[in-house]
Amino acid sequence: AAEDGLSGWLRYARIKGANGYHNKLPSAIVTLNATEGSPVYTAGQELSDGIRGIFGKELELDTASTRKTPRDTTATVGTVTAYLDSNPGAADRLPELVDDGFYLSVSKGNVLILGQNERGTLYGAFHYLSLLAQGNASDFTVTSNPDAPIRWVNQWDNMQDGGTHGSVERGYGGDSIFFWDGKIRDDLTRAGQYARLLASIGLNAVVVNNVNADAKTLTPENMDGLARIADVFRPYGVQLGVSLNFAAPETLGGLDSFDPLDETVASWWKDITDELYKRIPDMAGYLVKANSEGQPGPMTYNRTLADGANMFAHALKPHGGIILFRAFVYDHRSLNQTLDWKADRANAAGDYFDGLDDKFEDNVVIQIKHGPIDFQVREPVSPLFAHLVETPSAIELQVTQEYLGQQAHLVYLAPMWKEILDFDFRVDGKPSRTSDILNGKRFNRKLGGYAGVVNVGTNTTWLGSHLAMSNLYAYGRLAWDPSATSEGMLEEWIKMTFSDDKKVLDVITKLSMQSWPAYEDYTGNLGIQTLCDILLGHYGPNPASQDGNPWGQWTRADADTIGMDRTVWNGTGFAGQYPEEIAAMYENIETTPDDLLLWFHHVPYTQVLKSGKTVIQHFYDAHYAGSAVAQTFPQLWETLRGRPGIDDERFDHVMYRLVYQAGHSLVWRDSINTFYHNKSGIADEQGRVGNH
Ligand code: GCW
Repeated sequence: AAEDGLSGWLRYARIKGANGYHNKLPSAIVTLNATEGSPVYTAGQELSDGIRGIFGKELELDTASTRKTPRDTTATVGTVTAYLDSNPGAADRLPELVDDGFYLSVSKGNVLILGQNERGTLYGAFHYLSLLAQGNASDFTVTSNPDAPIRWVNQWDNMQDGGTHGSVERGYGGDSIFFWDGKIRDDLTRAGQYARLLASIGLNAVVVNNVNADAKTLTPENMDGLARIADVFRPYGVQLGVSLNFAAPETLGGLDSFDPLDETVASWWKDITDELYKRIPDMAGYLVKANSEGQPGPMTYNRTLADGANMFAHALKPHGGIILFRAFVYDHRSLNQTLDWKADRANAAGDYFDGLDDKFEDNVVIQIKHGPIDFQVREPVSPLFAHLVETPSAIELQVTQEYLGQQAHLVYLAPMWKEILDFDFRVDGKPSRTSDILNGKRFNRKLGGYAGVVNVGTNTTWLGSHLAMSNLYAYGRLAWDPSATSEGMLEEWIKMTFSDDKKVLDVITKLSMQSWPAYEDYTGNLGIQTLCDILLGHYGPNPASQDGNPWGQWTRADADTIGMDRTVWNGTGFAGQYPEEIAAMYENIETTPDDLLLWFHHVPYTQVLKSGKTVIQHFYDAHYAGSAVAQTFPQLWETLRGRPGIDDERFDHVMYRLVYQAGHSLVWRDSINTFYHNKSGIADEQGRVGNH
């Protein structure tokens, strides 16, 4: 079962009635122009392994050139170009594909899998296998193009912790699979297995090192190591990206400056970049966190963020690389809550990027966290998406459950991400959905897309929890197709990870779909944020820790009132960063949705919500309701014991966490309710809270 964990949703487990499918399957696979180690070659291998696993059918695997005898049915696998070489007449019949897209047609066991490029071919093979693994071998034709070109993963992996371990910042699944003792690991088997999982859901690059980057990543020895990682990624069409430390010219290069406008600094970066591309010609590019949480950056020299980003853009341009420059820029030392009613960390990105939209090179993409603060259980979508019109953007989402229970709580995130991606900014009064800004359609841009922070580690479950893998799966699927539904993605994932047993599907769907609302209910309501300990690890309830420090994740709760006043007329002005219609909605307490009330407004605990309840009573009730839902999780899971696909090892691993979650939700409930009861002195109408 450790094997089951490692293969994730790519188990290729034998399905019910497997023999009955054999005549609907190809009897041979022919790959076109597949050199060993290429994604098309991998596609052939996966098809052969997959069909053997799922149906117990052995397929002949051939390259076109070695093919001798004609067979009954064949899966032909290759790029459109390779296919047209031997079938020039087919050109008119094939659909338009964009980069990484694929065409798949299945007809009575004859299968055609054509990719716009090699990677697209592999995606087509994985798509076919995913259908087969779900028991679907019927005839059909599909053309699938990714919604956005950038579909990256960010690992926050450190080359070394205090000792020898390569740790993962906010990682809950063990040590880094890439780094050990300040170097790249010798054994990169897990890195290859990871790339396989990512390719199967259409993800095309991994930034392997933490955005809090160690300059030593760029020593010649480590650059050689990075090239080895790129080598194990390449068969899966996954490209490598690298996070940079802005001060590296000084700390690693020995220069006396890291000023982006200093020629020697720029040429140091150019040399490093050339060195990297010499080793990794297909490197995806860079990721940079600058001037944030103590990291160095261009503002250290009074240069703009654009000056900083463009320096890397210039170095990357000749190689076709891109730079993802993070918008997560704020100063955690300068915010003063007591003295300044208008101080607001949420304003930082909008303020710092103000006036820079036309200043970036065309290979710069601004990577924006989905919310203005930091991956809270409920945040409005960052207004910066609506401000960057010329400059492409990518959304940063967290598969890592930093504030969301750290993989010890089940929280299925697709419903939250979908609300974010579907949000309509109404830029210039026109439909302007987040997803249409990211894919370039709304503002007519070529680049843009998705960056998911993932905490994969050496743990055999990858993330530290089997059920958390649905989040990684859904992240990839949404980056490819943001219109995929939360339930639909779950269903695919459950069938491939466990089985298509009805009970298994029903129970895991129910648990997962209830999990985000329940977590919101027992950890942070009405847009107040996740009330976890802000200073120590972002885990467990500690509502007192939000206020009175410069981190800016404030609630401004006192004896009578609570919430951040982010209005323009009386508060921090943040609401005014949105386009007109949205700004007006958030400015007004009447039109602000209840679930963001305390994000935008400072109100008495007795403020009446649209639901008719007061704020404080909503707090009490929601904490009881959310934790009551979590109490049902272990019982629900118990009903799956011994069901198809639920082996004892995975059953126990999940059960342990769900029992823990049920208990911890009570700790949350009672800590938060008692805290606000003490603060406000207002009794719970139902008499459950406090001493009585
Ligand atoms: O939320 C904070 C996290 C840090 C992280 C930072 C960031 C990688 O607590 O661990 O650093 O965000 O996104 O840069």
